[in-house]
Amino acid sequence: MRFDIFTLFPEVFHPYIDVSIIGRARKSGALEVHLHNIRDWATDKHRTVDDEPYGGGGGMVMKAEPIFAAVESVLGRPPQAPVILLTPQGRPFSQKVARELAELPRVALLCGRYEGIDERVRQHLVTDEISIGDYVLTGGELAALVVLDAVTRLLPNVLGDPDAPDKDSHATGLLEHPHYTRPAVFRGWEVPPVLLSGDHGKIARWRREQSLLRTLHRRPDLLAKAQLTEEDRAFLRKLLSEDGEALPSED
Ligand code: 9D3
Repeated sequence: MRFDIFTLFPEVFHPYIDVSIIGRARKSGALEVHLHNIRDWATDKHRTVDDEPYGGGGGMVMKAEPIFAAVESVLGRPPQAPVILLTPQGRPFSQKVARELAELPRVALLCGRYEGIDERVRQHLVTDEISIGDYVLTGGELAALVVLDAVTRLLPNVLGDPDAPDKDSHATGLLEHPHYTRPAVFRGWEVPPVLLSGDHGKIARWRREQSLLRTLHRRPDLLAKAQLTEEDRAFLRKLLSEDGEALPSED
């Protein structure tokens, strides 16, 4: 899969995309990331990429011309791939959106800065708009990295275990159970004995119950949508009857 990322700060991507799973995916050829500095398409002597808003009000707005020139010179006119704007006004990013994007051979990500972007970019160049959540960032770059990261790990041959993405908590609809590794006792804190028992049936049931408990406690909104077995429902009913109306505390 190929990503073309259009930004005023291409250098901020390198420390992340050169290492770990994304770095490995690029080396193996599963992923291509092409970074483009929008400023390279500004034509005036000061290489201007922003200007004051029509109608006043302060702040600066990203100009349309350099963005159209950048995207069309790389992707063609009209662009031969979806052009996704990272913006607080976009549709919420989720594991489902990540899975949709991972099916595509190529996408362009457009990172905004300043107060916003000339509306004609949105109307006539952008095909989709994504937000990564309800908090205020200083620009679209971190959001583009989030999207790139979540999509890359879903590409074929990127993770060691091809089934791993299906086991993700957001794929099963529940939060994950706790994890432990050696030593069995650290500062007097013991690993739950069931994990040392060697009884794989008991371990699987304990992990499932921990997932249910944790999801009920922290993300009851997820529990409402999760695929639950009759055994899961019986466990939850038991918890709720023991503790009355209160949510069970985990620790
Ligand atoms: C200071 C201007 N803000 C008015 C309340 C609007 C605004 C514009 C641009 C707020 C943030 C930004 C920069 N953010 C992004 O470009 C962005 C973003 C985000 O801030 N939160 C969640 N997802 C995203 S995707 C891109």
